[in-house]
Amino acid sequence: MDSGPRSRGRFLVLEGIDGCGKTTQLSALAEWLPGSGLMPEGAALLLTREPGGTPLGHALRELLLHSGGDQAPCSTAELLLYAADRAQHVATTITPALERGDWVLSDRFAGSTAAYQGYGRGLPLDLIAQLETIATGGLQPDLTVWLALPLQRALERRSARAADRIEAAGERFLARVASGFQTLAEECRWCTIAADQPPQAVTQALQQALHQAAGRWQSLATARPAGSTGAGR
Ligand code: Z5A
Repeated sequence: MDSGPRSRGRFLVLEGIDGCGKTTQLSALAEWLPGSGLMPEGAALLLTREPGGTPLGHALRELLLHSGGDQAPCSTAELLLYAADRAQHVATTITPALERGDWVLSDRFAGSTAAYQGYGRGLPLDLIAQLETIATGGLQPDLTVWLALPLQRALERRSARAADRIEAAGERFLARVASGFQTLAEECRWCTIAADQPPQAVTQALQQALHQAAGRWQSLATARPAGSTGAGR
């Protein structure tokens, strides 16, 4: 069990290209985590996502993923809409939950903006980092897991369904996003899990990663005075 300060919960994020299995793994973790012994007694688990983790975000998600023609946002507008979604998400959902001592598990967070709008669209990474600070107020995940899947496998997995606006941006765009995720995972020292294996094996790897992270948080908590946090991405 996490013996860290009960005053703050843990913020966990899954990242990766479309089709890497985040949704599948989120629901597996949602079943497993509450009974895993890792969460403090009384803490709830909040499942959320970006874009669309709040009522405002839901409206922004529609604009971001489903507006076409002359309603489609240009790259800069797209970046700002993702930042607006994140600002609302952090302020009204994630931070209040963490302050209650609950755990938050999010399908995507700021890493996706660096990967899609930075590496994918080619917008400046330093500008994206500044916007991230504004939108998040400095909040960083306690653990980010990158589900690493070769692009071809991701394309095969989603070939059966209609593409949304971002997916329709083309294979070269997605290849830049995929290699951007790899760069980010290395630079930010995200936990990397191979997603090109059966779903149950990915779930087991995630469970192991969470046990290891909880061990690190526990060591930090015992080394620090009560009231401080042991965040690390
Ligand atoms: N976006 C952005 O550009 N900038 C930002 O800052 C943020 C987001 C936050 C959100 O889309 C879009 O917004 C996204 C990035 C952009 N780009 N697009 N499009 P979304 O939320 O609608 O969807 P997604 O994030 O792209 O995820 P997805 O397509 O739903 O895929 P997934 O959740 O990662 O995978 P899945 O649904 O669990 O699995 C996909 C299929 O593979 C499904 O049939 C599964 O049964 C199958 N699957 C899953 N795992 C396995 C394994 N292990 N083996 C075999 N098959 C599997």
